[in-house]
Amino acid sequence: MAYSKEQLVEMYKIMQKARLFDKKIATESKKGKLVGMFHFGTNQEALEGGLMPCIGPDDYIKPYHRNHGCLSLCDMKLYVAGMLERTTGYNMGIGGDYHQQDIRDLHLLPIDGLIGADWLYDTGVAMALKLQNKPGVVVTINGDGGAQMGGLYESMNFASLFDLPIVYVIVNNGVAMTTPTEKECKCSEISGRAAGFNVKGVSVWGQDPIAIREAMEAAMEGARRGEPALLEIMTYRKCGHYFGDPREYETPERDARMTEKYPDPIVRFEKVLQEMGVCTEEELKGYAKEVKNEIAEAFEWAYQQPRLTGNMTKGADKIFSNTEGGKL
Ligand SMILES: Cc1ncc(C[n+]2csc(CCOP(=O)(O)OP(=O)(O)O)c2C)c(N)n1
Ligand SMILES: [Mg+2]
Repeated sequence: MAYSKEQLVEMYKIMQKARLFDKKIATESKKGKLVGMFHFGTNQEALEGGLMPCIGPDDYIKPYHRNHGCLSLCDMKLYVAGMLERTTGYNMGIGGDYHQQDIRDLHLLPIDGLIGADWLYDTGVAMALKLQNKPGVVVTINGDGGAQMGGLYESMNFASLFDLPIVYVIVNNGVAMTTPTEKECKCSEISGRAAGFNVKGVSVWGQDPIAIREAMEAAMEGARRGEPALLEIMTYRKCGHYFGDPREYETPERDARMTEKYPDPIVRFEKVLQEMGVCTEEELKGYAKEVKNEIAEAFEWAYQQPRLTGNMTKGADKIFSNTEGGKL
């Protein structure tokens, strides 16, 4: 499918948002203004550039721990405030970086710290949509490590049996924490396993947002008809597991080989957009600057917001709510 300039620019900005947000976290951490563990998605940004425009207002998304590009869905100021433990941010600042959620308004589902557990929860959300006769597809993302957890296979079996509107996304980035993918699983492409559940499984090269978007649109279309799908994004994590990880487990030879196979998606997309005659170099610089400023403003605003205090996290009513999202 041919995308308009507006659509392509949106994809580019989402990719830049993912990259520049991670960079901002690195800068602020070095200044000692941020504490905590942060996971970056360096070199994986095409996945958000391709996926996020496919998420409509009725759909639900569960990102994973390396997905700042999913911020395109959020109010960035509220996200940063939530991340910086400010009471005016999402989840009153309790969620930290990757436990932010807004199920009711943004349809942003929570990320579980237990890798791979949320395949099951999100299948439950898809079941709820079906039972309530509501429109919308659930998109649930995890890594190749998360794809070795049994819950994915129970989930696919269940989703297939009950024709659920769900797309399982696997970010196969060549490593799970410190373990190279080839030492965690014998399949070079995990998507082949989907056939065992009569689920459509597709692997797509993860450096091209256009190819990802096309594959995702097809998966979403099927899921809306009750045909669950599995979409595997093949890429390479060009950073440590967490910010500050020295990556001693990665050999220079493997790194060079993987970098050649999975080149920088932003540099590549900039070249493609210029060759297609969609954008000039100056325009692209302008979009990146726009995104950078938006991030800087969000941090400036969030730093001024009131801090969470120890007492404010106490009480189950801060974590749980009634079915209307109100007080218990
Ligand atoms: C059940 C469980 N085991 C281990 C961990 C620790 N852990 C956090 S992230 C991670 C690696 C996940 O790898 P992958 O799913 O490939 O995602 P990636 O970090 O590579 O993007 C691990 C092992 C955890 N959070 N939960
Ligand atoms: Mg991985």
